[in-house]
Amino acid sequence: QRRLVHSVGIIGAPFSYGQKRRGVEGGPRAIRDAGLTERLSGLGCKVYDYGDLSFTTVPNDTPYNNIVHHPRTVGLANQSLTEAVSRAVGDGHLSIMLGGDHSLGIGSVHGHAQQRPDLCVIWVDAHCDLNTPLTSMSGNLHGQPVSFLIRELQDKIPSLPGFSWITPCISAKDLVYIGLRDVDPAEYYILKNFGIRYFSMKEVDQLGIRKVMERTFDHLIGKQKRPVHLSFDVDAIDPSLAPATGTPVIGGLTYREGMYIAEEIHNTGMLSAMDLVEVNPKLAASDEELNATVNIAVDVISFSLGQAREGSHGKCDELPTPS
Ligand code: EXY
Ligand code: MN
Ligand code: MN
Ligand code: MN
Repeated sequence: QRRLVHSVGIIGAPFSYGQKRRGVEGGPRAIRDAGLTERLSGLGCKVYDYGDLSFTTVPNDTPYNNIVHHPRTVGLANQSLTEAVSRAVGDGHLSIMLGGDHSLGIGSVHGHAQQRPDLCVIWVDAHCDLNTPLTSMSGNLHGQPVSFLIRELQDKIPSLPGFSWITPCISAKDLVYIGLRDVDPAEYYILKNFGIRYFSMKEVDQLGIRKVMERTFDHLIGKQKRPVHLSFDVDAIDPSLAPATGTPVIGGLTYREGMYIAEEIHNTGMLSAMDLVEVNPKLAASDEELNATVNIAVDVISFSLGQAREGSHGKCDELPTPS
């Protein structure tokens, strides 16, 4: 399995209107500059770079309900991301979307689902991004993407300008969260009442990351293999390790837990698309902070694509013999 060549399609999504702090649109550049393509090629992946999407800011994009910011701009961006991810997966690639803020999860999962309707989602995040436009207190759409994706929730979602094209594409049982530690009251209500499986940092402490991953796969995959979508928000990792992000929350995943998650997802052989979002270079207090955050982002992607701490089989098949 580790010897299988992955053909990956990289899609840059320099977008920040799902939240209020500019700078997260610099994520794709920073992650590419840290050598993503070289790392993946070194693992034996065939890398096809689709470049960066160019997004339009819709004029007069007034808030929905006086609360939800930039609905038309976020809706339009996700519409074009949907097409891009759908094309990449349709071309036979494992899609890697570099954000950008996490509102882009809407388009990435949606585009993936157009090609692979039976997919399941692993959302690794400090937050569950489950507010509806009617429960959001911040008005930021990066705190809401999952609410647009879950079928069972649709009678609670108002029609938002810019979002008419969206159809929910997963069921509550097709989703697992890992790393939660900042959940709003309405989000908690949804987690509980819709039976969504989650492993907050408390469960990571209680069970250990090994059992968390075993239970995640038992719940989502079981005996019947199906495509996996990994949506990885860099703020899942503890902010002491990955500080350059917009909504840091203390008490996050260690580096080793993050890499274990990625290794185990790779080992399923079912990863079909992933997102790496919320790297905000402008929020780094120093070059060290920026490099630390960006290197973790590249590591998460590389481990998801087959880098392994135990070493990689297939790199060396034979030892030289002295003549
Ligand atoms: N729950 C808060 C909100 O809805 O605004 C915080 C969301 C932060 C979302 C970050 C990207 O994961
Ligand atoms: Mn592999
Ligand atoms: Mn998020
Ligand atoms: Mn988050």
